[in-house]
Amino acid sequence: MTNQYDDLREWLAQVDAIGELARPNGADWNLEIGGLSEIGYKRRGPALLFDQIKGHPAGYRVLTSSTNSARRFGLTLRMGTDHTDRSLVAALRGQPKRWEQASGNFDPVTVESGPVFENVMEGDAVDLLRFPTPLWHALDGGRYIGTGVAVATVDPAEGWVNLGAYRSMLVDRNHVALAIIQGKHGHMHNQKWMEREGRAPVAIHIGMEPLFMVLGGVEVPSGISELNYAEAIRGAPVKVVKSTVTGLPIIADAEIVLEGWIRQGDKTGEGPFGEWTGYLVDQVTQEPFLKVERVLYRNNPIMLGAPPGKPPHDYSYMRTIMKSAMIFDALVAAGIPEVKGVYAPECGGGRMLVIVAIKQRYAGHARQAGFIASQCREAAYMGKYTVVVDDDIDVTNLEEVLWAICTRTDPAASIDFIRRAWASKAEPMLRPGQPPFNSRAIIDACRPYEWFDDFPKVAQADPAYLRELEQKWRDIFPGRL
Ligand SMILES: Cc1cc2nc3c(=O)[nH]c(=O)nc-3n(C[C@H](O)[C@H](O)[C@H](O)COP(=O)(O)O)c2cc1C
Ligand SMILES: [Mn+2]
Repeated sequence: MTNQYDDLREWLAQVDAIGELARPNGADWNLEIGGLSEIGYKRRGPALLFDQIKGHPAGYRVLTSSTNSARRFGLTLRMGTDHTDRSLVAALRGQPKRWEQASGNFDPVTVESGPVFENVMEGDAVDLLRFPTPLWHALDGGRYIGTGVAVATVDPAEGWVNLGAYRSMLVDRNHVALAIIQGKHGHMHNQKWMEREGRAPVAIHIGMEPLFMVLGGVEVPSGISELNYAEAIRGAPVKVVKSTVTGLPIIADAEIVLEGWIRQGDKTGEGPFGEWTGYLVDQVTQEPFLKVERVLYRNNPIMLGAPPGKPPHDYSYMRTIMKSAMIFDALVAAGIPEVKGVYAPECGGGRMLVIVAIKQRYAGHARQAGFIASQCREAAYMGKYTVVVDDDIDVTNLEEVLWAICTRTDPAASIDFIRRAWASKAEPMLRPGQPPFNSRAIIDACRPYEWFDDFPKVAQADPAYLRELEQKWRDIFPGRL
């Protein structure tokens, strides 16, 4: 089943129809929305649509937990709502490459107006405090209006539009600080604008179908607009309105959009913020801010929140599934044969732990898979541990993976290191002021190739025999083993 819908509200209706939407009323923006969301992440709960938020008109809503189930994420990617974690990773194999290629076949369709223009605040009338921006974590340095956002920027020379998920902190009623890490597309676009004009145009979409948060939040290649990439996934064009404030395309059925320019030299204190590694790593730093010149919003707008934190957090599931599929594809593209599974679990934020299962075919196969899985483009940034296991191990089952490490490695012989690899200030083990390197461990937890056949046999009954017993004794063991 593929799922057709065009905006966040239709997405919500479909999530409701599969029984995965809850509507808490009356929560406080001050820590309560963040805390309830955290409970939901840990319990793998439903999507949460908060309404009647304290001090705000009914109808001004905040959505969290949008993509953290196989069914909701499958719906988001138009891949159906019947998936399990494993089947979603399997179904995603090869898809990122196909979407990338198909994104050349589409262009957004420019329209005159859209639902996001139902309400407009301009100039002195701009008041961001109207929206129920949560204080997500107690130690955050501010209220983050932008977490699951799609920040539109444009390359002034080449004209391609980027959407990136970059955290955005409320400064006051009409200013927002924007923390974009160097090297990200939005950062490069803004640098080019500064060199040309001393200012850079930005449109922050806060609330739109979660696909834009997903694509804004994973590494879509340079030069490809996430708008086109989204169209390749949707199989239909995205409607945009050309902004009279910035010239940028505005997604016509977005919920809330903040528009303005970042001016050269304008900086303000930003952070700290509870991040995806599970820590508040950074201190207050000076970051660029945006003077918001115009706010567009729908009637009864819905903010899409995606706060990170100690995993599992709001978008750790989405990142795990996307990264697992992308690294799998990268290993195959690098010519590694017999890759049977790849998983980048949520405890490592989808980056710091990568598990690869192979069917060993030759001496050296396991280390080759491990080193490439550690350093391919899809995994190189902020990686740490790469584990290679035989294909009898379920890569999504951490107990089994650790069992393989405990029983099929000799630490002094089975672990290799890479030093001075690509990290960032997000690395919790980096001392302030140190250059952003970290080291990597590649753990070869495969049975040694040269004595594979003689390796101690696993003490476990034949699975077919167990299934037979389960049938016969089903009164004792109801449900599945
Ligand atoms: C909810 C969410 C928040 C994120 N926050 C930031 C951030 O504050 N700064 C940043 O540089 N990257 C952040 N990221 C990661 C980037 O979105 C990601 O690296 C993405 O590839 C950037 O887009 P780009 O490749 O078009 O630059 C975040 C991702 C998600 C999903
Ligand atoms: Mn990009």
